[in-house]
Amino acid sequence: MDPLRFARLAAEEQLRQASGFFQVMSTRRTVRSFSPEPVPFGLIETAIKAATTAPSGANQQPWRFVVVSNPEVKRQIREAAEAEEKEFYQRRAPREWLEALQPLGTDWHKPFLEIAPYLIVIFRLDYGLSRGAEGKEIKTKHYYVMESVGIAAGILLTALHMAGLATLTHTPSPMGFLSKILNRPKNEKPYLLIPVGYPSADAAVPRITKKPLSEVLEVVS
Ligand code: IYR
Repeated sequence: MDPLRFARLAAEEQLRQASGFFQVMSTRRTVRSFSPEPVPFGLIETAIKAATTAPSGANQQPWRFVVVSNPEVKRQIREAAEAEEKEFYQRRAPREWLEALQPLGTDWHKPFLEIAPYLIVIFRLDYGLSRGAEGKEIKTKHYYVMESVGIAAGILLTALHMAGLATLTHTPSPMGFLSKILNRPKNEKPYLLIPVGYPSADAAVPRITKKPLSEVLEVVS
């Protein structure tokens, strides 16, 4: 065990930091229209480093971040995602789901998968996989994978926003094609596909509101 390094802030500083952070986060929007303008790779790398500070079950860090900028690979991802999404919008989605999506104005076209300079694909590792003596496969059980990867994804979106970048949390369904195109080992399952970049000059977002605190916060004192 090590002694904890913990920076205790003065009360006013705590309040200042807390509300400053809220102010910055309340400007984050999901963006679906990207500019092809390049983004320095260092920003992506640093945001992923921040994501890897997330707590995880037994500190097993059951995640892998695959960053794609190769135009041909992006094209393959777009093509495969659009094929799934076309099925979804034209056949699989129940009417109720399509109605819930109406305010977002989404459809099966996913040009942003080629236009955004980077696609970050998060994979979750449901179990660890390594090689023992004579190449024998060793599987390690992982705990709380969904919770762990969800927290890391949240930190990643926050870090990218703080770096002045726009993101989309995209979940083409199903996402099995990402394992194939990106040649991932069998213990890695696609979790989230995040296009990252600058918004296009004409990017528009749906007029949505967040629930008031009174609806989402219960205090038991
Ligand atoms: N995966 C589809 C549909 C979709 C579903 C939900 I729930 C959203 O919040 C947004 C879209 C798509 O990406 O278009």
